[in-house]
This record gives sequence, C-alpha cells and structure tokens, in this order.
Amino acid sequence: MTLFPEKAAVERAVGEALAPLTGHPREVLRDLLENRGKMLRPRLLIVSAVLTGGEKVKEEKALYRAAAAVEMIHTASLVHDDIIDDAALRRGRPALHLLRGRRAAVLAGDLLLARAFALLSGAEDKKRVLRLLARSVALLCRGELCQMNWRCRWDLTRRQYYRIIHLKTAQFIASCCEAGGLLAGASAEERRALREYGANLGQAFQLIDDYADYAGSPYQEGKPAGGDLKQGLATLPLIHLLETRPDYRQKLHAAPPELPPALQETLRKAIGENGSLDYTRAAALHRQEQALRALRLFPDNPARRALVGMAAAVTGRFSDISSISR
Ligand code: GRG
Repeated sequence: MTLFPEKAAVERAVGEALAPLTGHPREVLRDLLENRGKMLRPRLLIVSAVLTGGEKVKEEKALYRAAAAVEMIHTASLVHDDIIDDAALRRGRPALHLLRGRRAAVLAGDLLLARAFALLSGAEDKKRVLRLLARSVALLCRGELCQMNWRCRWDLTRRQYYRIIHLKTAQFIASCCEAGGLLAGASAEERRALREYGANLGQAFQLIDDYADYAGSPYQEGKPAGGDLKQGLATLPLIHLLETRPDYRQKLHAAPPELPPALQETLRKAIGENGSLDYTRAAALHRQEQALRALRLFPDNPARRALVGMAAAVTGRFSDISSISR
C-alpha cells in the first residue's frame, strides 16, 4: 500500500518545474532533490484540499503544482539555512554547501525558489495562492533575520522566541494548509480553521525540533545534537532554565559569545535536571491539542483523520509522519 498516494504526482510536478534546466544547474539540484524528506508540507496542502473540496480536487493539476512548489520552497529554505548555520548534515547526508560549495548552494536555493514561483504562476485563477506563498516566504526570511539578530544574546524572552518560531516555521506550515483550502474553494471559516491547525502544528513541530536538539536521538533526524547552544541560539529549553534559575543567567552573561564547551555541557545537564525539557515537551503537546481543536469544524472523514494523525506524529518520533496511511 502506498502511504502517500499523491507522492508520484507531486514528484512529477517538481520534475516539470525543473525541466527547463540543463547541465550543471540541473546536476546541482539533482543532488538535492534525490534525497527527499518527509514531504510534510505537500501532504498537508493536499489533505487540506481534500478535506474542504472532496476527492474531486485530486483531479486538478494545479493541486500537484502547488504541492510541488511548497516542497521546493521548503527545500530552498533548508539549503540557505544550512549555509547560515554552517550545518554539516541534512537528512543524514552532507549538506549541499559541503558537496558543491557555498556559492553554488546559495544560487541553487535561489534557483529552486524561482522555479517554485514559476510553477505557482502558471494558473491564472490561482493568484491568491501565489500571493499567500510569496508573503509567507517573506515572513520566513524575516524570521530567520530576527533569529540571526538574537544570536549570542541570552535575554531572548519566551514571547520573542514564539514570534521567531511562528515566522520561521509555523506560518509557512499554516500557509500550506490554507493554500490547500484556497485551491479547493474552502469557505473563509474553513480556511481560518486550516490556518489555525497548521500554525499550531508548526509550533509543536519546531518545539519538538528544539527539544530534540537537547534530547538527541531518537528525535534528531541525521543531525548532531547540541547545535543551538553552539550557535548561540536561545530556544525554549534554555529560556525556561534561565527563567527558573537566574544563577545560570549570570553564568551566561559572564561568558564569551562563543560559549566554552564546558559551559555548554553544564547548561545541557542543567536543562535536563531542571525539568526544562519536560516543560518544552508539554508546550509542544499543548500546541498539538490546539491544532486538533481547530479541526473540530470538520466532519469525521479520512482526510480529517489524516490531519489528526499528522498532528499526533509530530510529538511522537518524526519518522512516524511518513508512516501515516491515508
Ligand atoms: C530561501 C525560502 C527561503 C528562505 C530563506 C533560511 C530561511 C530564509 C529560513 C529558514 C527556515 C527554516 C529552515 C526553518 C526550520 C523549519 C524546520 C523545522 C525544518 C525541518 O523540516 P522537516 O523536518 O524537513 O519537514 P524534511 O527534511 O523532512 O523535509
């Protein structure tokens, strides 16, 4: 049984978007696209469309083009993110900038983004999806810039943290769900509910990602743990520790911007012992509940159950997402 029956159609649409490329550019993108992730965003877009428009929406080519475009946008953001973070691994393999060099990786991300928008601009009547996703990419970049601006500053508040994860992760996931609704002709109320579901799912997703950076395996997907502290990023586990244990705040403020490994280790240990990881997990579970609550508008059917399953998988192991049956 195929677990994501639309996967082949989405991949065909990605192929269509990249068809005009030849030679070296095509080769660079091939490295990237051969190593697929969970395809969470295209799944969300398609299931949201089916939930609000019924099975007949699956006959529309525009659905697969939009699904391919969100996966391409997401992949472009990962390429750029890995350059910014100097990450060594992506999806368990060397990051593109290590395989092809930083300059080529920047341009490969740009190229992918441009081809994604070319795909979206194909259908005249789908302008609203194009506008929604263009705005969402701008917010992604603002989130990343904001996070960059807070690097090695340890006084980031919980409110500011939630704002950053909304911009860099949750709002794009919300836009994928809303785009599915738009393509299926969903009502304004349904689109709001889909957005609410996606935004909460996205927050839960990022909270678990930030949890995983401290908790390590089995949550880390081919990424070494401990990267956030090393890069000077304050995420909820650390923010919670600093809120509840001001003595650690003093230690951090007295330290150089690049934290010495011994202090990183002390903080990591303290975060575990202080209950800050449990706190982060509970915050993710709360967002997951909110996501499920947003689905109450919709009748029980296979598409709704698929969205429930995807929300449930986010706080379980990430890999469970790819085992959800539709
Ligand atoms: C070029 C579109 C573009 C944006 C530039 C760098 C940047 C601005 C934004 C970074 C946004 C980012 C990477 C946020 C993290 C989101 C996140 C948790 C990604 C992991 O998503 P998964 O687990 O990945 O769905 P897979 O590998 O399964 O696709």
